[in-house]
Parts: sequence; C-alpha cells; structure tokens
Amino acid sequence: MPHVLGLDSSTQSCSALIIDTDTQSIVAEASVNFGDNFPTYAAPNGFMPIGANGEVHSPPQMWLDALELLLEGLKGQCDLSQVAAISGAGQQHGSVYLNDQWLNCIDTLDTAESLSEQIAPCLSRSTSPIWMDTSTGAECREIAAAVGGDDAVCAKSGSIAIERFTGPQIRRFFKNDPEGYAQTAHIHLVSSFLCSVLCGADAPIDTGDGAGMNLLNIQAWDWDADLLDATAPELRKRLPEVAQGATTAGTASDYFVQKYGFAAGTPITVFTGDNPSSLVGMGASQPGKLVVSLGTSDTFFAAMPGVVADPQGCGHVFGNPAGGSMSLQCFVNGSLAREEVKDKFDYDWDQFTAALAKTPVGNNDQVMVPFFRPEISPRVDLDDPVLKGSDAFEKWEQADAAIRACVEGQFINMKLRTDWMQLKPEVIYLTGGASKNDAIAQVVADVFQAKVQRLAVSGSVALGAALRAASHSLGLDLHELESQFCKPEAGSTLEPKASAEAYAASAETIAKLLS
Ligand code: XUL
Repeated sequence: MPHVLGLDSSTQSCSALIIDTDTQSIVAEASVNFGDNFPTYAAPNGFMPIGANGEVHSPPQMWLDALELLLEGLKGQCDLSQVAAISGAGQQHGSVYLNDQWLNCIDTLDTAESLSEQIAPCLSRSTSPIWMDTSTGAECREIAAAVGGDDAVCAKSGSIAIERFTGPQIRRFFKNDPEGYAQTAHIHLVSSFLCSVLCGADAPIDTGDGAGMNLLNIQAWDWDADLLDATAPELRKRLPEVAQGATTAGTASDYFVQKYGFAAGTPITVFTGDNPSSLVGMGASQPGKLVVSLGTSDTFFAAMPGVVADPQGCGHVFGNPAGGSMSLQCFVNGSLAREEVKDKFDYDWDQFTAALAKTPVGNNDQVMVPFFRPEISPRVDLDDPVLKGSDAFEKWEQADAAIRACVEGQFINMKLRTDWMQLKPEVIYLTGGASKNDAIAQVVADVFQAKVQRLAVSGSVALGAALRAASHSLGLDLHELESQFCKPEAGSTLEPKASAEAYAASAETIAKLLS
C-alpha cells in the first residue's frame, strides 16, 4: 500500500508518477502537454510568444488546469486515497505574483469551481516570467553594482546575477510596474506556488529551487539581506520561508481530498526545482556520480561534497534536496546546436550517428566552437567574435568531420567549464533525448574518461519527487530508494575507448578560443 506521488511541472508539460515502495514498481503515470491540451492560452510550447525585450512568460492558470487534468487522469488509473505521501518539482526560476487574497483563497477552495478560475483573481501579475526570459540584463547589472560586483553576488548566492534567475525578474517588475509590485503580497516560485495550492497554505521555498533566485545566501541557506535590498523594497515580507528539502510543507487540502479522493492528512514534502529533483531521480544525490542531461539545452549537475561557487561565474550552486549542495551548469547550445549541424548538411539522425562512427576520435585535432546562439557557459553573446566559431562552421565542407567537431566541441567545452567543481566522477549518468544515442554517449565517456550509464527509468524529475516524499514522510532511506528505483538499463554502460591524450590538442585550442 505505500504509494507515493511525485509531480513535475516543467516547461512544456505536467507529469506524474505514483510508485509503490514495497514492490518497487510504478503504479500509475500520466502527462499533460500544455500546448496540446490548452490551446486557448496561446502557449504552444508552454510559453507565450517571445516579447520584444526577450521576455518569455507563461500563464500560471495553465499550470493549474494541467494539474487538475493530470490528477483526473491519475484518479482514473488508481485509488488516490492509497497515496501515503506527495512531493513535486517545478521548472526553476519562474515566479508567480499574488495579492493579499491568496492565502484565504487557497484555504477555502470550492470543488464546484476549477483551481484556475478561483485563483485567477489572486494574480497581481497575470503571467509569470520563466527561465527562458532574457529581458533583465540591466537589472542584473544593477543588483551586482549594489552588492559589490559579480564576484560578491556569486559568493553570496552561488551564481552571478543572471537573466533567467528570479531576483532580477522581481526587480524588473518593481521598476516597470510599481503599482503591480505594491499589489503583490506574495511571490512564489513555480514549485512553491503549486505546493501551496496543494496544501491550501503558503508553502516554503526549498534550498534547491531557492538558490536559483539570486536572493538566497548559500552559506546560511536563508534569504540574504543585501541581495533582497538590492532587488526590490520590502521584498522579505513578500517571500515565504526557506526550508531544507526534508521538510513537510503541509497536508493535502480539502479541495484535493474531496475532488480527487486523496486521504485527509496526506503529507506533502516541500517541492523543489526540476534539476534538484532530477538529481535524486537519477540516483545521484550523493557525491561521486554526476548527471549530464542532453535536452534543448544541455545541463551538467552533481551533488557536491562542499559548497564551492564557480570562480568563472558561469555555474550555479543550488541546495541538494538530500542535504548539502549541488552544482549545475547549463549549456544553451545543446540539442539545438546538434540539430543545426545536422540540418546544414541535410542529414537525418541516422546519418548524424553514422558520421560519428566514420570519423576518428579527436577529429585529427580539427575543432569547432559549437555555438549557434548566445551561450552562457561561457558567456558568449551573438556579436562576440568567438561566435565566428560558427563562421569556422561555415568553412566546414565535410559533413562528417563537422558533426564530430560539433559533438566533441560541446563535451570538451562542458569538461572545461565544469572543472571548477573538482569532481572525479566514477560514473556519468546520461539522460535526456540524445542520451540514447550510443555514438554521442561514447564521446561523453571518452572526453570525461569516465563510465557512462543510461537509466531504465524515464521521468527522473517526477521520480525524484516521489523518492523524496517516500524518504521524508514514510521514513525510508533515500539512498536505498535510489538504488532500488534508479537502475542502469541493461547493456547501456559504455566505457571510455579513447585515451585521455586523444583530446588534449583540441581541448587546448578550444580553451584558447574561449579564454
Ligand atoms: C536551470 C534552468 C532550466 C530550468 C527548466 O538553471 O534554467 O533547466 O530549470 O528546466
């Protein structure tokens, strides 16, 4: 009977897993794609058309509608009164702005009406800026200047003031719409907003997601007075408390008990960000294992033995939901760059894969800076001459060599940018769409000189949430749960085939180009 629900409200969809911790199996799974199910929000990929200044917003009501449709789907698959614990995760950095009706509203929700109808009047800002928003360059500079420069912000918050983070977004809202800011009594992250709705009370922000705001002090794991002051006036009273991952936020509110059949009193563990949740769902919450996720953008994250910030200012430190801290580095030129090279030569993915098989490891020392849009690791803007690395790309006539140069360039850059974490990985867990490609996975193994594994489980964010809830509320050992649920797919392990020297010359060239 120990069923546990994990939720994942990500950029494009809301998904859930219910696991049985006795039989170590998945009892129910559901996913609701925002664009497909809610076309009236005009957010086909989960966000609305990009604004003139790089604004990328999503409607929070859409997240609520998706949550309801998802729970409806789960209710059709199993008896939700059997769920003994709940947790969840949200896309990081996105913020929700609420007025003073919020607390009363979520405490008195009526099952005759939908969540989105009832919560809409509480929104002091109808849409939420999300992590893809790049409109806050000026605010980042202002915050850094007020606190003593990038290094000072980085030492305090684990990241330099950076566009997609929440603090600069809050500052921009305060500057552009002071009345709207004055009407705002509560500011939540996507994760803590949804957790609050489920609990019917204001939920804390956990250290995993909270550290993605440029507001949290990563030594104290609490709000930093200097950063709050540099961001917007009277910000502290608008923010909830900060909590460690192993914290109960509340219990399922009457709305969810009556409408979906959850048992009264079902405990809800504080939600976290999608990446911290995935760290747990990949079975990597203890130092020694690291995760490389190959998606629209590529991310690299790992549990850290101590709190260290990136001296180059490109990486991030977040709280580890299992305790301590984790590092994360995001590479904007992920799948989109691989796709760009593939399309340039009119290749399909099979031809792309064959190109890697046909070309030698190290590509005869020919390199490419594989950035086709501005990169953040390292920071390279569109008008930066380094993007002529893409001009270097223009010079590529040989499709196969160009493809190898792109993939090798991506992982050589990833290795160079993540050296600050001082990790000696025993194993790299590869996840995301492109992780299934053995030829790409082999380049990862060779560049990092580490074993690469793919896990049998998909949906590591929702699984991480379920495992956290099982551990915290049911008292089960998190690391044991990870070893039960996060098993490598049979035959998926790749060992490095090339020697460490194979990439020495290319790594030197790329390091010089990007210095
Ligand atoms: C991490 C980041 C994204 C979002 C959306 O810093 O911006 O990975 O969490 O998934």
